[in-house]
Amino acid sequence: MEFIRVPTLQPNLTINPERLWDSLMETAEFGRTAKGGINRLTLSDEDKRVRDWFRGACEKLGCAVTVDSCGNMFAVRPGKRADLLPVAIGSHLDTQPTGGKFDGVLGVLSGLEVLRTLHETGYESNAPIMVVNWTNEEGSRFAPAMLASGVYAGALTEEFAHSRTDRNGVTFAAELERIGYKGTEPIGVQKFQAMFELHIEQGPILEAEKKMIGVVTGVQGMRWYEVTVRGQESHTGATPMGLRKNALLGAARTIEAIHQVGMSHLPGVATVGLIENKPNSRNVVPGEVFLTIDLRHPDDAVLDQMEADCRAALPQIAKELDIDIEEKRIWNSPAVKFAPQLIECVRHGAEAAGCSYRIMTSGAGHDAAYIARVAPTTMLFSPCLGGLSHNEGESVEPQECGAAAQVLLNAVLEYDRRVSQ
Ligand code: HGY
Ligand code: MN
Ligand code: MN
Repeated sequence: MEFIRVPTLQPNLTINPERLWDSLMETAEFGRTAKGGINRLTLSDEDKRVRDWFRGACEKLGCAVTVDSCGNMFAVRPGKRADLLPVAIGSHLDTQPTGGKFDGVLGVLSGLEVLRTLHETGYESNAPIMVVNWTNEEGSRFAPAMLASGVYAGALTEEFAHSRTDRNGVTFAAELERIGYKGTEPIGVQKFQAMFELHIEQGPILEAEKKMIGVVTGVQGMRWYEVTVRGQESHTGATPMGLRKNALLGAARTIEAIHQVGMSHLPGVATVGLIENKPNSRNVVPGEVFLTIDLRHPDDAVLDQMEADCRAALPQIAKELDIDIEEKRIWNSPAVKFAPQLIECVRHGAEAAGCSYRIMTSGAGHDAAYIARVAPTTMLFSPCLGGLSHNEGESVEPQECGAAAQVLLNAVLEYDRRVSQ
């Protein structure tokens, strides 16, 4: 596999794309699925394996690794000036149940590649450099998403996070304990002066425009809701159509209504992604359905309108079918703007690496959206094949990974230079 080496600001500070790629493929084994994706749910045994691997790789570089009370991992490489707070590089190692090899993990392992490059060249940064693995970015097992970075940013409480349960009733706190990652360090103790997050775009724009890097200026607003549709279980053979209280029919109309809310507020998006039908028996009219709603839009005021439209539609469906529909919002992450001085460093880093780039906002949620509340933060994107993500077919070229990690190194060192003058 031929790698293009991208030029850098400092002749000897070039990341090693082969090493990065090898680490991506090595850690992809932790939860590998038959289709070549990764199933590494937060705080699962597979998550423990990748956490242990990450801790070992950082400690091998002489970094101090700490774990806080929500399982967030912080690896720190000292700089020349201990009086400066670290410059952080963060993302996540957990995945969706049918996730890909790059979502989140490219950001953490590119941070590790930065540490490895500094270590092998003996380059001394001014500020310490920190790499962070944020727990439960995905929110697939324990809702909401970005849970532990949300606690770190003060948007959610530690108690709320610890009490979250998966669909089997297992708590976040119990799983932290079970895999040995319920750190004794209170969350928030580890401070940093800025955070960069490298992530795959998870959308089609960079590939379509043949750009190597996304210089990200912010994240769209996101809201999650939980809906319970209640009807009445009854016999599918003996219950006339006009006398049914069919919860699954109510759910079906809800799904269509939510889709229409998205279609009428483009470029907003609206999705029902999780559904549980009870009793889920062929010859029982369903009595209860649990489903989730995910609404997103770059403009919070439009998101308000989308929420209002959903809340107008559900009672109408309930009335028509003589059923009950209960809805509650469980998460609200407002639209975020990133720090201009960090965005400028990413742009500078891309130019220094000779990478084409475009300015963009993020459709997907990321830990950076919360961290931007407590420290100057920004992101950079690499393209992904067909814009596909949250899919086992997620694919990124080795050269794209290498180029993005090089831009990350350039941006972090550029920031380190600017703040230390
Ligand atoms: O939901 C999201 O946007 C992220 O992938 N957790
Ligand atoms: Mn992600
Ligand atoms: Mn994701």
